Amino acid sequence: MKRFFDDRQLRHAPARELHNGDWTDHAETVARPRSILSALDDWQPVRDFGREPLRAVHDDAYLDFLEGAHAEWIAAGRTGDAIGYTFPVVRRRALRLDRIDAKLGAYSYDAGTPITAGTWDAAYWSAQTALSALDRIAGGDRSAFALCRPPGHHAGRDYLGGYCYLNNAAIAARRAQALNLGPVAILDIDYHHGNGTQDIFYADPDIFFASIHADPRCDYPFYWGHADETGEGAAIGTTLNLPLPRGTDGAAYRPALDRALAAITRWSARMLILSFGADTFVGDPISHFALERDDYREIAAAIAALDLPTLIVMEGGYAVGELGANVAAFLDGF
Ligand code: SP5
Ligand code: ZN
Repeated sequence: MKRFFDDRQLRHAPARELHNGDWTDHAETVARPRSILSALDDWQPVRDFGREPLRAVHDDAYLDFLEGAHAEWIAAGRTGDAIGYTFPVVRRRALRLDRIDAKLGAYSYDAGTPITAGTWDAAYWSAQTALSALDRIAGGDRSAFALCRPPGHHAGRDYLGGYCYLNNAAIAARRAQALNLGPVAILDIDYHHGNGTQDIFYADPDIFFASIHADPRCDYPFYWGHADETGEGAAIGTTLNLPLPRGTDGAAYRPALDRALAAITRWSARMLILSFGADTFVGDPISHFALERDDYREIAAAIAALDLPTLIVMEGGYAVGELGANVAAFLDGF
């Protein structure tokens, strides 16, 4: 399986995040991609597909904000990372976004996702990495791995959050549709619910979204990922949420995986996009599942047994010392 990465994805280096009422070192560090890069070899170069495929998912105003936010922050006399602190939950009329602080709050849903000097470059090339891997599948390969970083599944049409800025999996899904590779199913197996991806496709009957994740009653992102969220309008039934309790191990994970795979088969998908987070690992410092390295082999093999063209997009995974080996085990199992 060909693997894709671009060094410009390393330009994003967030310093701190707000967590449990205090500032802590940011978990989404450059050590993550470095760990994966050193566990695998033969990385393929990334092509530039431009801004158009991003616009198929994200609002223009949001993309403009993301590209210019850090420069605006500096122009306002600030130093370090840009982060919002006023969130407009009351939206009775259109928001006027005059000041950088207004924009940051309006386009963010958490305070764990700073914009650094290199964030736009890194997020842009992370999305291009997904598109480059997809291009390989369009060319006939059965699977490809996109080492996307920063990750994407928490980002929505016009908001960032959860360490995510551009929704790499959603961008690839729209492009796959445009290339007639669909119907596309997205399976999200990051520890956290893929709320951004769900939101983007919630009313879209043409993309099936299934997610296996920590129950939002006990973990981030708290508001989304409940089992009764199934899509809306013509798309009812095209979202499947399978929340699991803290402590879930490989044996307890498997029935949920089998349900998701059966649903994808029933839906007659012709292409699979897999949002793969290795933060389900027992040793993950910010998560609470208990998967072992061998579980990744088995999960990957079960997904491969769908026998669909599959784009694997990297999402989370914070046990930096073992991340590379876990990803390598997953790709090996696939
Ligand atoms: C892509 C992805 O896995 N995003 C996860 C975002 C979770 N953010 C909230 C979790 C807060 C944990 N903060 C830990 C700070 C470590 N210093
Ligand atoms: Zn995650």
